[in-house]
Amino acid sequence: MPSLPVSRRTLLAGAAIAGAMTQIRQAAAETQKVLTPASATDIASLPRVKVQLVDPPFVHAHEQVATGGPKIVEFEMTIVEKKITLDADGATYWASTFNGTVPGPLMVVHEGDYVELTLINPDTNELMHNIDFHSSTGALGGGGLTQVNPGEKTILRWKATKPGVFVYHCAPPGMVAWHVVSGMNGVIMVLPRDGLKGRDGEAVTYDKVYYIGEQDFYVPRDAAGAWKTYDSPGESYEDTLAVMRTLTPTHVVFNGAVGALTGDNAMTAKVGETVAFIHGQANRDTRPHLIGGHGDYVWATGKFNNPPERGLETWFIPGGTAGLMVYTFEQPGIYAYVNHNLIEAFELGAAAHVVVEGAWNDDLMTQVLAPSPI
Ligand SMILES: [Cu+2]
Repeated sequence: MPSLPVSRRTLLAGAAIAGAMTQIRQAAAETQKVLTPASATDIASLPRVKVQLVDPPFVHAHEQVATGGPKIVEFEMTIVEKKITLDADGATYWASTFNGTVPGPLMVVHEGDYVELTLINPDTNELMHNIDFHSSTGALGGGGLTQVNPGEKTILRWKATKPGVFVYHCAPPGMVAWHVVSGMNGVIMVLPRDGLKGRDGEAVTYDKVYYIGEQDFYVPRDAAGAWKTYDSPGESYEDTLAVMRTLTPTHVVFNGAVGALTGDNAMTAKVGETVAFIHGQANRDTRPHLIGGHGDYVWATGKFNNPPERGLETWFIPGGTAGLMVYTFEQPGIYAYVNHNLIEAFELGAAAHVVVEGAWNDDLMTQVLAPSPI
């Protein structure tokens, strides 16, 4: 994609940017014309299911093994530009969000299903947005067909042909990085129709699932070192871009703020429960680690046609990728789920908690001697 020089003026004029994308829109439209008659499935005959999305870290109810054949799964997301608070220090940021949360909601479908997304950009917003699904095929992942100015909506349908967990993100021409690091990203999980399988073909199932969206933020400071604040996303653009170009985030957080998944908002589980952790990072590499536990089954790069790794301590997720880890808890306690670049975890914010209830297993761990004088 060509990189367009974007001045403040053009940034604020969504129509001008949309005009610059006419060629891509036309190319995408041509592609659609070619593909539509070749569709092997009669879309009108497929059952339709409307899914109500929920805020992360929670995931909407879904089947792990699909019953019946392919269907059209309808989702709706409203884009919300909003000022959010990132930490207890009071750093604020003009986030661009899918459905009002950072990250956007997690969607679940099965391989062979069609995703039909209604994307709404209310006229209360300032910017043009779109959506690029890494899991889809063609037209910049849908980005070329979904550019919506404030006051517009669009509907995109695509077939889920590749099983895995995949990032989706906003990708407006010339401003892709800014929108992605402003929170406009999420994950979709495309499950195999017969569910997850281990290396030997054994079924891998989970009792509950959490979605952790890791986000790097680049918040400008003033000359005195205090966090700068702005009245609109457009006003923050040039300063934010300058911090982004240092490649040094001021915050690396889970679910939109330092502490968003700790304390009262901690994830929960019971001993014996199997929990799936989906971890997305749309922009930057990360290395999740569950302190005191393991990754029993890990698809670090998140693609279910590849066998999972077993018993991992830490797994690497390249930027622009989602991963899935499945773990059965064996001990009670408070587990920290972190990005094991520990500076990012404990200095910049990328840490969550899992509170696990149940009976302690002395065989797995015993305090033989409590700390006491030598
Ligand atoms: Cu956007």
